[in-house]
Amino acid sequence: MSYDNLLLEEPEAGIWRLTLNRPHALNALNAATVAELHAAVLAVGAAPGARVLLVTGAGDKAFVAGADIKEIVDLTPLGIRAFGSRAHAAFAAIADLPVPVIAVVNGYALGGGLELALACDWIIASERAVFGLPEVSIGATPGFGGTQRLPRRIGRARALELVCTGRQVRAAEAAAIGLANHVYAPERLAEEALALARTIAGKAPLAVRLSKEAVRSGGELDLDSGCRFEAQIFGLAWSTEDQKEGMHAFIEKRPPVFRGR
Ligand code: CO8
Repeated sequence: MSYDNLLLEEPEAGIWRLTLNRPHALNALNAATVAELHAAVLAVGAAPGARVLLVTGAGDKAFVAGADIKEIVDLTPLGIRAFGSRAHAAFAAIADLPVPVIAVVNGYALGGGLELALACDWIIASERAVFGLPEVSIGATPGFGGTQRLPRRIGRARALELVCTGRQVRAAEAAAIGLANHVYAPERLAEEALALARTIAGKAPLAVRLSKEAVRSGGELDLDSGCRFEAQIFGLAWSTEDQKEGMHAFIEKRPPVFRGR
């Protein structure tokens, strides 16, 4: 399938990269882009051998500068609600992907752009990245999950400060508050993202998927239920050939050859 508003590539086996591609509008999310994003994410989920997805923005200025203000400004309440529902569905599909999804934030990640990054499993950022939920500055509220995912990521008090002030946060502060895992010089970001993806792709694929499921689904449970859930996942890992291969390779002092079985 071809897309008008994004690029979907597999630069190396199992490593997928989705690039929001409307640089003239700082990659703002209009309805067509949200629909393509949803379709592309489902395509990665269905791709045999997918190991990891990188999500980034085209150009050197923005990851995504938010929902497309010019398109949504005059929508009716029902129209914006429908747009929000479609974006929620697309972002939920990202969060539900069985493989790790990493937001590679190369510039502005504002409003819906930060919310997109938050739907990913973690964020790595360029020194040029700027994060924020500026909706209150334009008479709106975050509408693509920001009020829910940001507090879960950085804590309620810090999230409320950013939501209620619209204050924008540079990369160093984003790392300090746990919003970005790592910050790199702009010219190194893409290569660091690929290196990270290669590391993940080199691990036992089913173990990576199961680990993500344990953290993601178990994280919504109380500790006791989460640990019971983890025990089920841990047991499931022993049903894979890769578990036998990985442990025998360790004992035999050789690199493992994982087959994703
Ligand atoms: N929507 C549409 N167009 C945009 C957006 C956007 N969010 N951001 C930038 N653009 C366009 C500009 O209009 C401009 O286009 P043109 O050249 O045709 O005038 C082009 O991109 C370049 O932008 P600037 O000239 O403004 O570039 P600057 O370097 O001067 O500024 C900024 C960069 C600071 C990022 C600035 O563009 C900006 O503040 N953008 C808006 C950021 C923002 O407010 N984002 C939040 C949007 S609301 C949102 O995301 C809510 C999501 C939930 C919706 C509710 C659903 C239920």
